[in-house]
Parts: sequence; structure tokens; C-alpha cells
Amino acid sequence: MNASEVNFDGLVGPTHNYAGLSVGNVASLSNAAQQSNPKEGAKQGLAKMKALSDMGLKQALLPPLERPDVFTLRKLGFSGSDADVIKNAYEKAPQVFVATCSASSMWTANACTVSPSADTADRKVHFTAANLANKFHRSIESPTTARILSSIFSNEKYFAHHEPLPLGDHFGDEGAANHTRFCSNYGDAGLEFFVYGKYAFDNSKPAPTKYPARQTKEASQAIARLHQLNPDKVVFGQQNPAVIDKGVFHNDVISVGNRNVLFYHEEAFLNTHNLFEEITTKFGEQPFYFVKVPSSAVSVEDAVTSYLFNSQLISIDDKSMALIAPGECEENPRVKAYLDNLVSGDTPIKEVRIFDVKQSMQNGGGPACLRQRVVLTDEEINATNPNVFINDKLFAELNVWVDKHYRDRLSAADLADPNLLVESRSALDELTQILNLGSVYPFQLV
Ligand code: SUG
Repeated sequence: MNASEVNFDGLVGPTHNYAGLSVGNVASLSNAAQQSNPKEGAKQGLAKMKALSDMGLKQALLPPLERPDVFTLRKLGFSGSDADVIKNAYEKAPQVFVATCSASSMWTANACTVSPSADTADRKVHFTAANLANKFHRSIESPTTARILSSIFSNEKYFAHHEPLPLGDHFGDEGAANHTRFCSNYGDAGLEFFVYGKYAFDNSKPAPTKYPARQTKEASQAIARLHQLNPDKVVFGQQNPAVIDKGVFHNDVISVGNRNVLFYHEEAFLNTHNLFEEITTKFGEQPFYFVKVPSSAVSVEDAVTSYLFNSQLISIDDKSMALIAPGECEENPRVKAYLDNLVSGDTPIKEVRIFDVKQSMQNGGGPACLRQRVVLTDEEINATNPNVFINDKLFAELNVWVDKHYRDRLSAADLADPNLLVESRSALDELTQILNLGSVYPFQLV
């Protein structure tokens, strides 16, 4: 069956801001209270989408969520008109308020976990929106995210959607940021690799001590069950707790995989030897490339500041791959030297392309955070909403839309401006028409 990887990038939302909301995410905390530029953020993201589409890859997008989230604020006891809700929340509970303003849905790697039809028992593509339970500002994303996914992938003959896992730390699920799929060709049955940060029900097992482990093993196991995966084609591996404590809050900050390649940092995992043996055995075919970046070349600290591993690893053709890396990799001499050598080595990675996604990077989101990978057969692509696929026309239309609706400067105080909600809603309403999504936002459903 012919299948391709489609990258669904998150469109940066009109309230993109830096609020220091993510303990354990070094960039988020160190840029807290900086002024942001939502317009520039959205355009940087669109430019990356357009470039990948021009490289011949299939590229689509997921829309941003409505923020501030007035509906959540109402659940927390704020009442009156929408403007009253915003004003009272800002004055009486400013930290709660900013958490309802985050444009964090832009990092669509965290939107959901997807298993392609070649891997599932019922031969449907399975989706589970991530509950993002570890961070309040992210835990409010999943209901609308799930609605958007169901709208884009609506044909029940091909697509199966599951509820997000139950909320709470025990089933903390961060979606594809901790999930990689290996395969020979995209249409073949693959090996799904789930990486967790801790065990939820066994405190005697290794776990980080300084920063939270956001993904539990039990959550990963639940996703594998829901998606009807063959246990012989699933591997669970634990992230090294020591690197979580150094700021590696998701596994996609320390490794990235594609087809028969895992590009990873030497310190990424626990029990690496046994883990890789299981991957090789279950993958079955040869060759499989474990491309190790040694600590002597790039330290964990360099990996966290440059986001080397938050690159996208994409297939250019059947033999060679490219890393889509953030600009920060060029600014770090050790990372740059490593990359200069990598492309001439004996691995399928033959090219590095650098992209400026600084607006997102300052919140701890690199190129790979900004995309959700969905492997689809040609038939499944035909059953997907065609209006979310990037082409020259949509790219131009979205740039005009951003110019019309987005601000080029946003500070904490601006978030309390009730006009921002009005601007944001009219932007999103127009976007649902451009993308032909129907009513997906809470303000469209009341
Ligand atoms: O969940 N940052 C996001 C970054 C997510 C990156 N995604 C992946 N690695 N896949 C997070 O920590 C910061 C928001 C703020 O501080 O304003 C934030 O939510």
C-alpha cells in the first residue's frame, strides 16, 4: 500500500506569548515576561511549512486554539460578560489568567498520538488527543484538539478517534513528543516506540527528582492498547531521569527517529543496550541505524539550548534523509561542527536545513515540536479534509490572514485587553471558513 508521511504543523496563534508556564522547560522559564511577536511566530511557522512542501513533502496544518480560554475561566468561577471574566481573572488570579492565554497548541507534536493503519488490528488510523495532564495551561487543550482532529479526519471508514486518557498525573500523556515509529516504507507495518519518563504506580522505579516526568509508562501502554497495536511491534523505553532533570522535558528534545534511523544523544535513555536490542529484534529487517551523538561532542546542555534533537528527520528519497534543524544549532560551535561532520558519515542523514523558528524556540518549541506526523495511504489522504494541505494558494491566503489579524507585539498586560479576545475570535472564525472546518471552537458552539 502506498503511504506517505504528512506533517501537520501547528499554526502559531494570535495570543502567542511568553509566560514562563512550563517548569522543567528551560526556555519557557528563562524567557518569562519577554515581549512576543505573534505575527512573526506565525510567519516563521508558515515559511517552514511552505519550504517542506516545496521540497516535495506532503504538508498540512492544524489550527490554533481559542485563547484566552474564557470557557475555562467560567468553570473556575469567573462570571459576567466575557470582558468581565477577563478583567476579574487578570486582577484576582493573574497566574491562572495567563495560563488560559497560552498559544501552546502550536506544538502539535503534543496534540495527539497517531498510529497508521498498517500498524493497527482494524486497519484504521487511530488518534488519541493527548491529555497534557502535567501542565494546567496545556491540559485545557485536548477537548478542542480532539474536535479539530475529528473534523479533519472525519471518515469513520478510515479513522478511529479515542477520548484523551483520564486526567491526573498517573496517565499523563504528551502525545507524539514521546512516540516514534520505525518502518522500512511508510506503508509497511511499523514498530512503534513509546518513551516514558516514569512509572505511575511504582515509586521504587527510577524517576527524575528536580523536574517532572510528564509521560508515564502506564499512559503509553494505554495508548498502545487503544490503538490495537501488535505487542510484537511495540517497544517501551524509559527516558534517562538525569536528562529530564537537565531540562529534557520531552523525549523529542533528546532523540528523533524516521524509518530505520534513530538519531539520539548518548544519555537519552535508561538501559540503552537492552532497549536497542529489543528495537533491532522487533524491527526485524536490516539495516537499522542507531546514530549516536556522544556527550564528548555535544553535551546534554548543548542539546537543550540548541535543540539539535528537536529537528525533523525527513526522507528526501528512499535512501537519504534530511535534518530540519533550528537556527540555534548554527550558533553553537560544537553542534555546528557535529552537524558538518554528520552529513559526510556512513548514515542515511545526508543534509541539514536550518530554519528560523525563534518565536517558538523561546518557549521551548523547535521544528519537531511544531509538527504532528500522520502516515496516510493515498486513499486516506483522499478521505482527509483537503483544505488543510499547504499549497501556494493556501500559503498566500494564510499570510494575508495573519497580516490582517495578528499583532506584532504582545506583553502580559496586553493579554487582559478584551479586544484581544474579539480579534482572536474573528481571526479563528475566518480561519475555520478558509479551512472548511465547520464549527470547532467553543465560541462557535454556544
Ligand atoms: O509544553 N512550552 C511547551 C513547549 C512544548 C514543546 N513540545 C515538544 N517538545 N514536543 C511545553 O512546555 C511554554 C508556555 C509559556 O511558558 O508561556 C510551553 O508551554
